[in-house]
Amino acid sequence: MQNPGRDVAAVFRVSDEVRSACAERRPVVALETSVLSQGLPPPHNLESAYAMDRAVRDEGAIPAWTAIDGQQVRVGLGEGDLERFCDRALPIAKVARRDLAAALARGGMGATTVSATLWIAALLGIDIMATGGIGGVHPHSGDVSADLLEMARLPGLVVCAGPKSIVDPVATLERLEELGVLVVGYGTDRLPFFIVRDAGLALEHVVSSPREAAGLARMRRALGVSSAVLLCQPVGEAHALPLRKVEDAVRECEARAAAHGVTGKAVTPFLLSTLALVTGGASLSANLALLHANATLAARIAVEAEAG
Ligand code: PSU
Ligand code: MN
Repeated sequence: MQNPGRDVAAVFRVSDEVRSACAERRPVVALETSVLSQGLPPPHNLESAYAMDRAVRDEGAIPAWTAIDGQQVRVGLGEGDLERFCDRALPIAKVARRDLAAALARGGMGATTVSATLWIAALLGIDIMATGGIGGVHPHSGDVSADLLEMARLPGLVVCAGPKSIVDPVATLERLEELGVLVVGYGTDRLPFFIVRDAGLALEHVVSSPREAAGLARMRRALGVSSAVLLCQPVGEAHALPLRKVEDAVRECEARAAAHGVTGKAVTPFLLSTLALVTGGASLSANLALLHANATLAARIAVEAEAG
């Protein structure tokens, strides 16, 4: 990754817990906050934050939530912080990697997406992060998530449930190949598609245990490969939605987004909240379930990784 500037220590505020876990090489999992501040509605965002935090701890790892707060990059948030980042009454910017400097200079609160979280994690030597679904290539609009390029140039293991069901899975998978991002199925050789278990696309690489995933991450490190590994765990069967149903629902959401003139960063939050409406809450239940499962898996891999 890029050499951090000399002032980097001054703008970072790392919790004692995360700082000592990193120093002692204990397992740490980075967690993004945009899913809380922009991706999930209250009260589910805070419930999900607590559940993910607990899941990581129960597996024996330390959660490292990342955010921008009062001209500082925060790593390691407590309960009160999580409450603030889940409060929709507060103005909270959606911060991708390119926005970090602007968000810091401006002050106030910023919730980090996968691209910003991965960058922050890499700077601290945190190798594993968990999210719900990564961004990707949206159909028709030319909108491509910054998540993709950052995964191409930052190390780390991103545990997710595949690309979000609101993007074009074929174009997204092709772009990841072009960018040199290794895509690996967790216990499946089909591309998981967020709230859908199978996008209808084959995956070449599969791992089936946290130990295998940790081994793969270790090999990436040993080679010095500087792009991330995308580990895709399918949403649990009990919460999964059928592909056709989701495709129809997403089309309806896209039409509503167009009618409302939604563009830019607002597209993903708008489509996710509309998808929850159109599916009668089913997409939200699935989203919450997969976030919890991904945090759990990331923690298990972090524990295996530090066990050597
Ligand atoms: N996973 C979810 N919900 C979310 C996100 C991930 O279940 O809201 C967020 C992540 O922060 C991801 C971002 O980086 O959505 C992608 O947004 P965009 O498509 O605008 O790049
Ligand atoms: Mn976008």
